Amino acid sequence: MSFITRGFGGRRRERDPRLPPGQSLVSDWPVLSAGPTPRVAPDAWEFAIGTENGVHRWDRAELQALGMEDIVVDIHCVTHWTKLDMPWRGVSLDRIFAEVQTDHRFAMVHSFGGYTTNLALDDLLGGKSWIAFEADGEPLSAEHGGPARLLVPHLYFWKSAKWVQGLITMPHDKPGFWEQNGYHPRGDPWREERYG
Ligand SMILES: Nc1nc2c(c(=O)[nH]1)N[C@H]1C(S)=C(S)[C@@H](COP(=O)(O)O)O[C@H]1N2
Ligand SMILES: [Mo]
Repeated sequence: MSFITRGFGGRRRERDPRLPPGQSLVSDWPVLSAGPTPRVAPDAWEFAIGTENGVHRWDRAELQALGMEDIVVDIHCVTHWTKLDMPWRGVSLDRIFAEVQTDHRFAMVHSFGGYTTNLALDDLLGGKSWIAFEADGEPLSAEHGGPARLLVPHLYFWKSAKWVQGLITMPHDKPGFWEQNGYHPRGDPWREERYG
């Protein structure tokens, strides 16, 4: 009679359709860092993009002057937690790449402290990624990547490099830190691209 008792028993909560397969909701914001937290002075922070045509640098004021946007997105960590409706503030990579010339289709993102992660430019451009300076209405804390981190919410959160320093474009894809250690080269949570 389970077809009857199931209906009258404890009301089963509907799975939120924004939750990718294998993920569970959290309301707090866990800290996950592969090493110690680098201390980066916000006023000394700069962002650089290196391409086959040279290096382009922005200090914080120059980068923010490209246009700060407020966005609300869901983030998905490969360790199975998802946080919905997170408010962030940052500069879209589209605005930054508008000042850069490259024929390359991939990039290696570099962080203070030595962390790296690889992304296709198709996953960075088209309104898909930001250099974020604030989350939850506050400047990013050092633990969460302050003064600035990459935010790529449509991919697993290891792609959202904390303490971001810049990126180097590449003609071909190449694995970054976690990708060399078994994680998937792309990391789409809707396809459960956890491991390579
Ligand atoms: N520089 C740097 N960025 C990083 C990491 C890291 O160890 N170093 N960890 C990644 C991983 S695996 C995750 S899940 C998220 C965690 O971000 P949070 O600590 O703000 O939740 O940052 C990503 N970005
Ligand atoms: Mo992670």
